[in-house]
Amino acid sequence: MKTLNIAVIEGDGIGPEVTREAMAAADAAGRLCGAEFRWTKYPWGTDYYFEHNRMAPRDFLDQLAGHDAILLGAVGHPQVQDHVTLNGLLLPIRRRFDQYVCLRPAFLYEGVNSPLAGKAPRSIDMLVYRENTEGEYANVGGRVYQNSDHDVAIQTSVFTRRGCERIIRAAFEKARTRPRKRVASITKSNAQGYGMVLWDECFAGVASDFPEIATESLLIDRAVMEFVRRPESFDVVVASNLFGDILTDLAAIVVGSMGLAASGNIDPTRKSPSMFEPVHGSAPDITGKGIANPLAAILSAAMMLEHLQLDAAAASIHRAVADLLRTGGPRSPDLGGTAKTSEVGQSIIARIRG
Ligand code: GGG
Repeated sequence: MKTLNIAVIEGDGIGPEVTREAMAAADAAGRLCGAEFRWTKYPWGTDYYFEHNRMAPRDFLDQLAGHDAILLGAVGHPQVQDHVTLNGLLLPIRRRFDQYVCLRPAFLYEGVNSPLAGKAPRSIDMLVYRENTEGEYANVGGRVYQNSDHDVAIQTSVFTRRGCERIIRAAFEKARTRPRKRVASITKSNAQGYGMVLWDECFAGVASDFPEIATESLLIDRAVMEFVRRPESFDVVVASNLFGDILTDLAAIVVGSMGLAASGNIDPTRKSPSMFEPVHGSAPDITGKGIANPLAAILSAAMMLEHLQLDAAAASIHRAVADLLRTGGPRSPDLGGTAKTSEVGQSIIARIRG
């Protein structure tokens, strides 16, 4: 039996509720291919913040470093500003472990309705490559004359040739393995005339190494329109940190629910642990009601298994999710059902076990 050490940060709000189901699904799937998981839970997030005035202990990155992967639930609390929760936990993890690929699939499952009319099952199938270590999330800037009439805030985006080229290249390499072989790059380089012009130059340069891949470059304002008008036409999409984040919420809703949106923050070199988390946040409005959709967390666990090269285990989760949705299995209220989080989770496990 192969044992993998996974750090678990359940975090805030519905984080613990959905992460519980994701761990159970991974345990069931792992057993199928001779793998087991040693889960180490770290109680970090806003409860920790209320006690210690920080989201995690000073050495939290060192504590995480030795694990094979990190599974995260959600962070955020209505009484704590979101920049505190994000900068205190999530972003330092992404940067320290150089998780420069944020991979976010959006797939229209059979049995799930898109809010857009007339979309056939499986007709929308895109993979967004979000740059994950720099760009608009670089956290460079400052404040002066705070809380006065002269209050000044400077927020700088950071785009580097290395940072742009490596995420764009990762997107092209993936596109090469997919049937449609298309990459769309999304910027706002007409208005962001330094960083995003560099991005466009890098895109053109990397594209020339992949002549078999069809490309398009869209400005973000046109891209949001086309995500609604012709979502089927997108295959692999590559975008900056901020644009990738916004576009993947849109893509998640176009394929039916935030409750199905999984993500991986990946260090492709495998030198450091990668982190897997549902795209959704802590959802304080439904916390404790037991009705959160666990499928985004479960699908994130499947991405983790794939990254850990447990392909058969990952495939068993993907099959279980597709089967549950296709056959009208229990579904949570975001998908029009009445099932509890635990019912959905148990139904997935029953399907994994066959
Ligand atoms: N499940 C992840 C989570 O809680 N995310 C909160 C968030 O605000 N994320 C923003 C981001 O991924 O950039």
